[in-house]
Amino acid sequence: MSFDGTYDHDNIFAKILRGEMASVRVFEDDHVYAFMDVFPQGRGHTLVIPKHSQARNLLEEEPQVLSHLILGVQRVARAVRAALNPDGVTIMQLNGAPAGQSVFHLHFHVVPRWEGQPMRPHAAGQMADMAELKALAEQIAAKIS
Ligand code: DGP
Repeated sequence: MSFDGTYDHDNIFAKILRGEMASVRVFEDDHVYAFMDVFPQGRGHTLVIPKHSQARNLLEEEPQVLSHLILGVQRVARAVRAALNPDGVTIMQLNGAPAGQSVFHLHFHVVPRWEGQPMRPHAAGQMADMAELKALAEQIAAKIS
């Protein structure tokens, strides 16, 4: 997938938004949807996506959508901190395959970090245990304010 191109309505996150694919929900409002990453780079890795968007990446997004999205990212990052007490939080957003992007619906990664624990590889490895993801999602959701 190149940096340029057209939005694929059948990308994984579009399917999740339409309810055609399962996801472990953390939070949603009228503008954003947050859910657990199934290939977590750290415990509690959460994704935040715009609900009404056909932007493949940050550069294509409308300012209005972006402003709701970044506020959603901050809200989720605060909840992640309150729920899991990490030493830091990495906020990541990748644009284009050469930058590491693998799903082409704009999204932000919220990855809790602990001292001395390197981030696991991106979009790789074994899928996370669903029961564990659900438990983490509940913990984070309980701290959304
Ligand atoms: P990026 O490479 O920045 O486009 O991130 C895509 C992320 O999506 C990556 O961390 C792995 C994750 N991911 C891939 N497939 C699925 C899926 O089916 N469900 C969920 N929840 N996450 C997925």
